[in-house]
Amino acid sequence: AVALEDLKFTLQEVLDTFKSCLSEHKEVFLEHYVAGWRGLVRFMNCLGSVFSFISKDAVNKIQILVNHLNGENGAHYVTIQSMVKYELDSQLVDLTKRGSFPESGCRTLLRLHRALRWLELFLERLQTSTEDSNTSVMCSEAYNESLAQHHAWIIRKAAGTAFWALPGRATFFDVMNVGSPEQVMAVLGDTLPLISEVYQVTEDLYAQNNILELP
Ligand code: 1Q0
Repeated sequence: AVALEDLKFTLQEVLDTFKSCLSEHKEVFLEHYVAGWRGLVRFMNCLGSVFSFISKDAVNKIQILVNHLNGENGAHYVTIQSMVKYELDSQLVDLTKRGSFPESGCRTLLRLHRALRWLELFLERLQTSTEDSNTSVMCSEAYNESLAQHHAWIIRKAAGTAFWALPGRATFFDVMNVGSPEQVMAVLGDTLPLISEVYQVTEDLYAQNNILELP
């Protein structure tokens, strides 16, 4: 019961953090963005250990961003907008090939940003799914349309294998622990527009600064 309560809290937290991500001027608060990812990783960890190679990478990237936030230049990392400006102005980003700044905030966040597109596509599919829809298929379709394009063959292979271990739709909904399928749909309906907006604001910012392909 305790675990389920934690999880319930987590999903609510995910929702809340994505809600609190955007300032009134459409800036994205890094602290809340990272908290949203923490919640997603906790959810993923409940789905089984086949996903641990994925969550390890996500946790690693979250930690890099947290270190920037807590570092001596943390004030520049309050929003994604200020982070991009600071790192570009100070030449702290490898723009064409990997070199001195393998842990720049810009390149690290870009990886999570691409994964957020996967999440958006996956949740869209979940929202329009029916009882006999296959979560593995929905997950790999969403992946192929987004993240896969940025992954080497070996990672696509590993991800593809892990997707087959996804629980079915009913179990998936149970693990979300928000109630009936109708209530899950309502939560998805609340969450998706927020995730989409955070994604789009970040995408536009990266496009304007020409940093969508950071190595
Ligand atoms: C539920 C199943 C999860 C499926 C997640 C799909 C993503 C697959 C990614 C597989 C690759 C991970 C291994 C490492 C890859 C890195 O090479 C790559 C690039 O980084 P770099 O430093 O080498 O250039 N890293 C990434 O692309 C980042 C991947 C982060 C993935 C984080 C996924 C978090 C998932 C959360 C599950 C949410 C469940 C949805 C339900 C939510 C309900 C509100």
